[in-house]
This record gives sequence, structure tokens and C-alpha cells, in this order.
Amino acid sequence: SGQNKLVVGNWKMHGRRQMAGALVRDIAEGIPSGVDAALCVPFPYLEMVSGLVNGTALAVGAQDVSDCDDGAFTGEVSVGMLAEFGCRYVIVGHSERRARHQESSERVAAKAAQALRGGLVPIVCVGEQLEEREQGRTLDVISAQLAPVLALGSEALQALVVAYEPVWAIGTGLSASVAQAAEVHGAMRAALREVAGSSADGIRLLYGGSVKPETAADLFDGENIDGGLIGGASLKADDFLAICQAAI
Ligand code: G2H
Repeated sequence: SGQNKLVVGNWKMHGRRQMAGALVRDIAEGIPSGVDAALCVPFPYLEMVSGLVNGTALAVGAQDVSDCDDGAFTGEVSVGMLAEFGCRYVIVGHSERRARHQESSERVAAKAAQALRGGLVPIVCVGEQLEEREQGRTLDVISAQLAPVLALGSEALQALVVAYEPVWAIGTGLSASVAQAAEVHGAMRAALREVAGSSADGIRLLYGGSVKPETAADLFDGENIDGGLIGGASLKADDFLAICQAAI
């Protein structure tokens, strides 16, 4: 489609202040042109990281957001707060949150809608478990996870990003093959087209799950793969920058 690919780092619950500062500086100064890049960092580091990337090509994101407006929601973080701290992106529905915090696909879609209302770009994660893949249910699972997101409508879909992250590939070192990823991405594109028509072609579909510098270029060449969501390899500046380079 001619638009830049998007490469997003997801630090998860890693880092300490000093390491985080050094890592962000190293990444920010090395981002090549021709790729859109962002780092989704733990909430406590948002202010520092936003300051450090100011004036660079690197954008900032968070890893979760409440689906509610400000109120009595202990431990949650509102989209207004994220916007105040310079976030452009927010991950919603990562499999680690679906599993550990019982986030339903409906809740994930509500979070995406709330992020959009607050002016952020939600990165909506979907992905099947190994058992579901082995049972041949992958596309059904993805379709069910996407359904409440599709119900947000065409305008919302054009403002969000979808990340396909097969759960069995997350943090395991075992990336999906290009063919496996492209099959799911093709199905997701078709589902998005049913709601958004040809505008769906501009919606960026990321692949996530053990992306490494060695595997990134082939994955990014895959049909309908518009970038990556990078966990472990976003904790090393050289690796993350090599993956950004592979996306050009
Ligand atoms: C999948 C991914 C980033 P990793 O969770 O969201 O992590 O690259 O470490 O598999």
C-alpha cells in the first residue's frame, strides 16, 4: 500500500529506570527513516521515555488501558492519563492479559474503543493457543476474537492496528512461519474488508511472537504483514534496530 511498516517494541514488565533510559536513547538515535517505530513501556516509565524521545522518530505507547472513564477503578490507568504522558499507541488484549486478567474479547474491544475516543491508536492483539491450532481451529478463534472489534465499525477499524500473535510463538523462540502468519493475516484482511471495504487495505496488521533480526525480513515480506510487535528483541537496541531496518 506504500505506507511505512510499523515496528512496535513491547517491553512487558522488564526494565529498571537506568536501563530503560539508556535503551531508549540508543534506540531513538538509531531509528532509520522509512519505518514507523514505537516502544510500549511500563506505565512508570512513560514520563521519562516521552521526554527522551521528544524530537526523535520514535513514538511511545503503553501496554494496557482501562475501558472506563476516570472513576473508582483501583489500579487502572485511563486513556486521558496516557495521552497526558505523550502516548500515541496502546496495546490492548495482549494474550498475557487475556490469560492472566481474564480479559474477554468484548472487554478488549471496549478498551480499543476507549483508546480511540482518547485519540490513541490501539494495537489489538489476537492469537490462538497451540491446542487450538492443532485442532485446526485457528481461523475460527481469530474470527471470534476479532468479532467485537469489527463491530466497532469502519471508521474505528481504519484508526487501529491489529497484531496477530500466536500464543505458542510468544517468548518461546519459535516464530510462526511466513506461510502460517500470512494465512491468518489474509483471513484478517478479508474480515476487515467486509466491514471497511477497500479502506481495510490501509489497516496495519502486525505479526508478533519471537520476531528476531534473523527472521524479521522474511516475515515482513509476507503478504498482508505490515510490521511487527516485538517483545524480547525490543530489550536490545541492536536487535530492535535491526528489525526496524528489516521493515524498510
Ligand atoms: C509477543 C511478543 C511481543 P516476544 O508477546 O508482544 O513477545 O517477541 O518476546 O515473543
